[in-house]
Amino acid sequence: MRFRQARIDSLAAHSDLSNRANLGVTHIVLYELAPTRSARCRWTLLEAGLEFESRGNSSEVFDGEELRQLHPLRKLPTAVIDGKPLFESAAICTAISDLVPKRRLIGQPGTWERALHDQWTSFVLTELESWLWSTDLNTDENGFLMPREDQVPAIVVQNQKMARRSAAVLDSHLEHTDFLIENRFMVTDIIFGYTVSWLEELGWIHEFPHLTAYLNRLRTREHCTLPLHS
Ligand SMILES: N[C@@H](CCC(=O)N[C@@H](CS)C(=O)NCC(=O)O)C(=O)O
Repeated sequence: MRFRQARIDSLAAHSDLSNRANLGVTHIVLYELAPTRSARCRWTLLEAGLEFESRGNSSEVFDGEELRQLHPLRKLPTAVIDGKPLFESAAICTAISDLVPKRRLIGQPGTWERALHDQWTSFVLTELESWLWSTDLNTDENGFLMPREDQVPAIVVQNQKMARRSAAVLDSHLEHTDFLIENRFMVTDIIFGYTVSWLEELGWIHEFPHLTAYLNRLRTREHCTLPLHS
């Protein structure tokens, strides 16, 4: 499959991945299922203007041998970029953004913007999302994420306490800026946006007005894939 946008970006080549895109040979397959973290990758691909092949979009994808071959824990999202498997939603979103430098979804490697992308991505995933994930694992009624007998629901109190500390940091950062970096929408906002939407789903967002406003701002974007929660 060939991509017009990737060819347009040919002058800005700086990595193996973007060189491939510049030659117009990037073929992207995304294993996804709408409510999962794969929403980050779909949104990034749409913002990047890249075509891709979607696989999955049904819970049966978890049972298939195909996903097991590509992801050691058989998880979503997983992507295959020019035949090479890549897992972890943030890694996939970052690689996609690097394919289309002209879209300015991410700072170039070696820049301070890129260092801030790495900082906020790590912070969001390790200092905030981990507590939300633990909460889902330990309260999953159908035992799909973790067998009921292994769950420790009491951990949720501690998870909420830890999540609040980190959410407060991000809430105060977003008091004076519309987006995480340089006051400009970037892939870092796609990664974080999914986590904020998860915070909302758990009912833990109310005390953070700037996160609520940020989420509303992200939802006005044409390609936003974030689910709506009541
Ligand atoms: N850190 C990973 C998390 C991947 C993950 O846990 N995905 C979930 C769906 S959102 C999954 O595949 N769960 C199935 C399972 O845990 O077996 C990422 O960001 O991609």
